Amino acid sequence: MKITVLGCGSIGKLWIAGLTQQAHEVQGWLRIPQPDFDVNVDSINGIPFQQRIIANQKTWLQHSELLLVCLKSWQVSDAVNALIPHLSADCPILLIHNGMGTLDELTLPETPTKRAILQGIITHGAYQQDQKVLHTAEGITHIGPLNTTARQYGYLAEILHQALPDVAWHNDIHTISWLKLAVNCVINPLTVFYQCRNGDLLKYPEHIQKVCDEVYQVMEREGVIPTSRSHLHGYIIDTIEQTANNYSSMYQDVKYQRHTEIDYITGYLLRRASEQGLVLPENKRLFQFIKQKEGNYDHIRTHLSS
Ligand code: KPL
Repeated sequence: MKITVLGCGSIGKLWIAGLTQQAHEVQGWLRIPQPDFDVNVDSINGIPFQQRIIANQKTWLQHSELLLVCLKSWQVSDAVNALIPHLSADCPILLIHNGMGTLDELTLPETPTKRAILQGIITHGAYQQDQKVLHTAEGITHIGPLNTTARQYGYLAEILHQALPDVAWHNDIHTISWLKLAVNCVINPLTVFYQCRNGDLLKYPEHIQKVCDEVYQVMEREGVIPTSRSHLHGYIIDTIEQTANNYSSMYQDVKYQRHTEIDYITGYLLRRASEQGLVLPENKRLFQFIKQKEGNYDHIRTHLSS
C-alpha cells in the first residue's frame, strides 16, 4: 500500500518504521521540504529500525492510498488543507492526535462523495533522544470513522495492526474520543497547574472530581453513552495510575515553551458546553491558566522573531 505520513515526530516515525517493515511504500511529509530523512527507531516489534525514508514527493502523495496524520491538533487544519487538493478522491485521511474539533476545520469538497476522514487515538509511549525514537510503552490505537464515507475503511485496522499492534476498529469512535478528551481535560492542565507527573495528581482528589464532574455534564448532554459519572471518574483514575510516571504532553509543551493543545482539549469542551448553555467554572479557570502561561512565551517568541 502507498502511504504518506504527515508529521514525523516520534509517533509518525513509529508508524513509518512499522509500515515500512511490513513492505508498504511509505514516505514522510515534512514541514520544511526535504527529499529524504533518517528514521531510527529502537525498537519496533522487537527489531531495531534504521532507514533513509523518502519525503515530500508530490507524485507519491497523489498516488497515496492513505494519508496518516500524526501532528499536534493545532497544526492539523493548515497542513492537511494544503495537501487535500493533491490527494486522489478516494484517499482516506486518518487523524491521530489529542483533542477534538479538527474535522470542522478541514476543507472537504463534496464531489462526488465526501472524502473519508478517520480518527485515531493512540496510547503508545515514544520519545526522541539524539535523533533516535525510543518506543517506551506498547499501546493500542483505536480507529474509526468521523464521517459516513469512512465507514467502509474498516480494513485499514488490520493493515495498521500488522505494522504497529494493537489496532482496534470502532464504528462508534465518538465515545472513545470523548473518553480520551475527558482524560486529557483532567490530566493535562492539572499537571501544569501542580507542576507534577501524572501519578502525583492522586494527591488532589477533589480537584480531579470537580473537573471530571463538569466534563461529565457535557458528555451527558452530548449523549455520549455508556458513560456514568462514576465510570468516567474511575476511567480517569485508572489512566492516571497507568501513566503515573509520565509527564503529560501539556506539561512538556509548557516546560519547553511550545504551543499547547489546550484549544482542542479544554477549549473544545468549553465550546460544546456553551452550545448547550452550560457553564464550567473550573475548566474555564484551567483554560485561562494555560492560555496565560502560553501567552507569556508566545508573546516573547513573536517579539523576538519580529
Ligand atoms: O494523552 C496523554 C497526554 O499526556 O497527552 C495522557 C493520557 C495524559 C498521558 O500522559
